[in-house]
Amino acid sequence: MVQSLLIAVRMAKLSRGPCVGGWERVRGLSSRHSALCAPQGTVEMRETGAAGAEDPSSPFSRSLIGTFFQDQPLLGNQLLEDALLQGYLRRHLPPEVLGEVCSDLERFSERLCSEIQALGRQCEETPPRLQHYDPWGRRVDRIITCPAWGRMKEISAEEGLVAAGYERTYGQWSRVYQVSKLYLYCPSAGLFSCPLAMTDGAAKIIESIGVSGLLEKPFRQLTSRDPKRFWTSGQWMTERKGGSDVASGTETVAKPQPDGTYRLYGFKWFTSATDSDMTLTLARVADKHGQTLQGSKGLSLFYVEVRDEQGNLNNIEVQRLKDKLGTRQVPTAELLLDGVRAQRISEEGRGVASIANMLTITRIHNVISAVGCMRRIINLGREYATKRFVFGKFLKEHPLHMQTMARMEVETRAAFLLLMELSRLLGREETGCASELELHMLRLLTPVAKLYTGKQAVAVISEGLECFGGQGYMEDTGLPVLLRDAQVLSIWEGTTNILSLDVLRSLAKSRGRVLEAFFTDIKRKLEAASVRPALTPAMKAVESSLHSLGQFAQVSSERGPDFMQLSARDFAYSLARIYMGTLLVDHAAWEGASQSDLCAALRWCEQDLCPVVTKEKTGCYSRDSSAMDTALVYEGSPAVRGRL
Ligand code: UCC
Repeated sequence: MVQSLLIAVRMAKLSRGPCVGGWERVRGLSSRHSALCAPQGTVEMRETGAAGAEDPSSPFSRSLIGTFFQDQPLLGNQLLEDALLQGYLRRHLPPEVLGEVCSDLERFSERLCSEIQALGRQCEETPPRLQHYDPWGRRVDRIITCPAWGRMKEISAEEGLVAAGYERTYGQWSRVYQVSKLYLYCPSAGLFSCPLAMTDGAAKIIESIGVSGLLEKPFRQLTSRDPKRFWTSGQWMTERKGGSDVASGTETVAKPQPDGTYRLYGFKWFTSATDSDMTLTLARVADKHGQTLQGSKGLSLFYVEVRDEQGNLNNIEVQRLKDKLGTRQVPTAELLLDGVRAQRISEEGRGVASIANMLTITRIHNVISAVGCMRRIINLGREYATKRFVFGKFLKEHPLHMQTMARMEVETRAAFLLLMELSRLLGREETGCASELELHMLRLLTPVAKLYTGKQAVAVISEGLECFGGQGYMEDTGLPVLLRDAQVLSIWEGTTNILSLDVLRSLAKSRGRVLEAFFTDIKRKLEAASVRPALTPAMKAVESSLHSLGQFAQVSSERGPDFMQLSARDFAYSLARIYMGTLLVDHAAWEGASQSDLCAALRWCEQDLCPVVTKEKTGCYSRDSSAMDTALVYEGSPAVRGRL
């Protein structure tokens, strides 16, 4: 009788949530009872009578720190937990491909949990370090990475994380397969996804130039599945004078050698994955008087093997490793190039145009990372919400919390479909079955997707950390690294503004045809989606935004370059939101679509899909407004006192 009474009291206490103190008073009961009563979390019971704890005579005893310990979020099979990925693959992949791809992704997702996730954590906990000198004073500049980083390289080869894009086992769908695998891998990769991005980009450039002669060996190694042969590549573009404006920021000089090779002399300011086997880099060819041509037309692209056969650096001095906010797993260094042996692989003066192929690939990898990490924080957050008990119920039963997570979900679904559309277009371009319209869409959507998902990732992951309360802010939970790493996604490979200007570059270079393709493609998709009346509100929103955007594009081309530049970011955001809305509508119109797919499309299209038109009405792209921007920012600033 007494027993059941005490248990009832305890249950009453618990419903108001655990209060550690309460436990002590009822300690007298056998431990089995107390464990049973706890509604959530793990109750670690200290065996009563265990040595020390109970012996008041002992001057030494372990601290009693309470019994409640919150269960941590667990990582399940990320393919089986991803309804949208499964739906997308079921909808698009031919039946003869679907089975094979899904079983490989399911197996790989198990490997993520059983092996790769822990390795990624080790890469974060054991960042690379630089040893300048050996014990006897010789300068060695050895970048020492942790064993897990080396193991990640082997696994990347075994799993064909780059090779899959070039083996083309599944024809035009090979990129969709590769990108799906990288999307699952990225959040667990310990940022090995970074060298993989540049490795894929380097293979792309070599393939576009032609896999022959000196480039045959590197291409085979970059696309090898053999861990002993697999090579990674760097992408050395950024110098002290600048990373965005390489045309005026590149000082590195390439001195021709009698044997047709070159020696590079210069200083690279931000070189990621500096432990890679090879790199592609920009430099200015010196003429016989040592003079070089300035500007973009003076830049050529060079292939460099970072070490010789003996493993010695190729006349490169590693000045220091960068102290970064995130991506600390990746060795990023400042390098002095003091006669680096190199081969020119682009026409002289066509360096930027040639490396643009690499930028397209690395920017798509940037999108993979953004979307993969958004999906990961949601998957961990929703799992945690089933075991975190607050205010008398689990987090998942709190409507406000679920509303917040649903908004993160809609953002992530829109970004995912944009990523997959990019991969589908890239796969068609590389297998020669892309139409002119699709080629234009690939050129336009690459910068749009990179700039928009880079921003989304930081916003969604920041919101995601809050889903864990204070634990989202504790490094040892392995959660904050997702946000720290995400911050780079809107900076490297071209900042948000630089890529907004690249959108304008694509319009100018294609004489507007990329925009015509954009309009045509959307109209086709909306027409096909009209079979689903429930989507009407979303379709109407996309149609009216598209119409407004069309009018804006008309006006802006007449208003001149300053106006277009000032509106570039909002214009790119409008392209992103309208196209993501279209893709959500298109996916929700598929006969296999779920209620959630429909809901995501409707909710996405409730927002302002065309911010450039909304903003334009405020006159914020006018010269006066631009002058006011500067005045606003510099009011009181000594830097420009009296000069505005
Ligand atoms: O950050 C870096 C490495 C980090 C690690 C990698 C991680 C990858 C993701 C991992 C996820 C986990 S390396 C630094 C990256 N740097 C950039 O992204 C550069 C950003 N700056 C730009 O994009 C600029 O706009 C530049 C460099 C492209 C501007 O160059 P120019 O020479 O001043 O501009 P031009 O004159 O307009 O372009 C020169 C030529 C033109 O071709 P032609 O001469 O035929 O008219 C352009 O059309 O290059 C062509 N071009 C392009 N073509 C320029 N951009 C593109 C493009 N995106 N696509 C095609």
